[in-house]
Amino acid sequence: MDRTPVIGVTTGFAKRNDLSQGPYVHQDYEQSLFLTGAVPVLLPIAPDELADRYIDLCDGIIFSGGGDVDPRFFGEPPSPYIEPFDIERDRFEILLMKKAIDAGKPVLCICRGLQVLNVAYGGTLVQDLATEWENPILHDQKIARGKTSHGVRIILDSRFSQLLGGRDSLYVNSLHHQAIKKLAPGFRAVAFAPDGVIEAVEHEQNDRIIGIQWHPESLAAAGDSLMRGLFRSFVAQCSLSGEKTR
Ligand SMILES: [Mn+2]
Repeated sequence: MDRTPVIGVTTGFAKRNDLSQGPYVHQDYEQSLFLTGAVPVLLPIAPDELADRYIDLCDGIIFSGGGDVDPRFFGEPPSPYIEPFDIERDRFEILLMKKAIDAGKPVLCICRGLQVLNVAYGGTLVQDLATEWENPILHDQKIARGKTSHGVRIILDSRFSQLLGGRDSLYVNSLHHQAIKKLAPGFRAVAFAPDGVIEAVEHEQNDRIIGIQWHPESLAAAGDSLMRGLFRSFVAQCSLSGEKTR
C-alpha cells in the first residue's frame, strides 16, 4: 500500500470576480510538498463538525499564510492599519489546529499560520508592524517571494536550529505586516529579526509544532536547499506519525 504521507494545507477564501471564487493558497505550498515526497491536500474552510475528519485524512497539516487575524480572537479592537480578515477562516483554523495538535499530528505553521498558533494558545499580535513596532525594519518585501530580504538570528540551543543543521543565522524572505506581540505560554521564540520581531517559535515540550514567520515554501520552491531540508524533515515526521496511527 502506498504510504506517501498526506499533508493537509489550509486555504483562504478568495473572490476573483463575480464568476470566480473559492479556496485559495499559493502554489508554492504544494510545490514544496511535491518536491519533498508528500501528497498535498488542500483544505477548504469547512463546518466545525468536519475538522475531526480532516485530521483523520492527514498525516500532518500546514497552516498556510493569508490575511490578518481578526483581533477579537485576542481581545483587541481593530487598528486602523489592519488589513482584511476573515472570521470564518480564523474560527475554523483555531479549532482545526487545536484538534490536530491534541491528536498528535505534526503541524507546520507558516506566516499567518504562526500568528493563528500564537492566538489559539493565548498570545496576542502586533496588528501592524510599521505603526506599532519601535524602529521596525521592512517586513513586507517588494521583491519576489522566492528571494530573501532580511536576516534572522536563530537560538542555537533549539530544536529549530538543529533542523537547520545547527545554523545560528540566515537570510529569509518576509511578507508580513503582523507579528507576535505577547508569546503564548508554553512556546519559545527561537528566531528573531534584527528589530526583535519573533520569526520562529517552537513548543517547549511538543516537538510536533513549529511556527515560522517567513515563507519557507517559497524559498524551497525557488531552490533553497536549507528550506527544502526543513520541508523534508516535516514530511518525514508526518510519515512517522502516520505509521503509528494507521
Ligand atoms: Mn520578517
